[in-house]
Amino acid sequence: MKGGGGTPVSNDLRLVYFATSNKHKFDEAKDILADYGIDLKMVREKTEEIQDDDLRTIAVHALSKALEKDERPTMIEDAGLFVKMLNGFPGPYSSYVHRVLGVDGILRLMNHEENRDAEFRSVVAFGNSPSIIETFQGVVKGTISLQPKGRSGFGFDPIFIPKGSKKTFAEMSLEEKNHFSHRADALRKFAKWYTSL
Ligand code: ITT
Repeated sequence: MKGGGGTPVSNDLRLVYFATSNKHKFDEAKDILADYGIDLKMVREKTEEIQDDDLRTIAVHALSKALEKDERPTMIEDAGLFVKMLNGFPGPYSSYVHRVLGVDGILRLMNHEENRDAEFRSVVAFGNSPSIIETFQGVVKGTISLQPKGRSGFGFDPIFIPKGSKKTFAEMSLEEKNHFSHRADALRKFAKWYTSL
């Protein structure tokens, strides 16, 4: 079968491989894609992550590398937290910054700062062969809380309050987070495209 964007798609539309080392991401994605009849299988490996200012470039590179190993319907997702008063930091470096500075580090950088606007961005890259890859972008706007709250989720969830809620992502159930999140936004775009092929 041929996709609208030219991507050849397996006849078994139901099964997609998600190459990620992050079980939280996987659980969120599985829940969303189930609504579209897509079954997600986790390929638990650290993807090859290049340093770049652009999430899309990082996701496409990682997916090409995964597809060089196995030509099968595969998805990669790259995400980051972009804080307005920090000129978009940590952005594509979120994973490293979370490891080194943690949520407390971001809160320290924002000490006494009134403008707490931030957004999470996500890029989902999907393909069947390294030469043809489709990407889908998602975003959620919100604010950085004054202190960490909640125990669910991962990463910067305890300090991010999406627009339209009073709770941080870490105070939400997986389903509530999926109602708002950048990842859900990108994945729904992917799922609509994929199921229309
Ligand atoms: P992969 O194996 O899929 O790459 P990862 O956790 O390294 O898993 P990313 O490179 O996309 O994934 O992660 C960037 C970092 O941004 C991640 O480690 C978190 O600290 C943060 N982040 C991304 N999405 C998030 C979310 O939904 N909630 C909280 N933090 C998030």
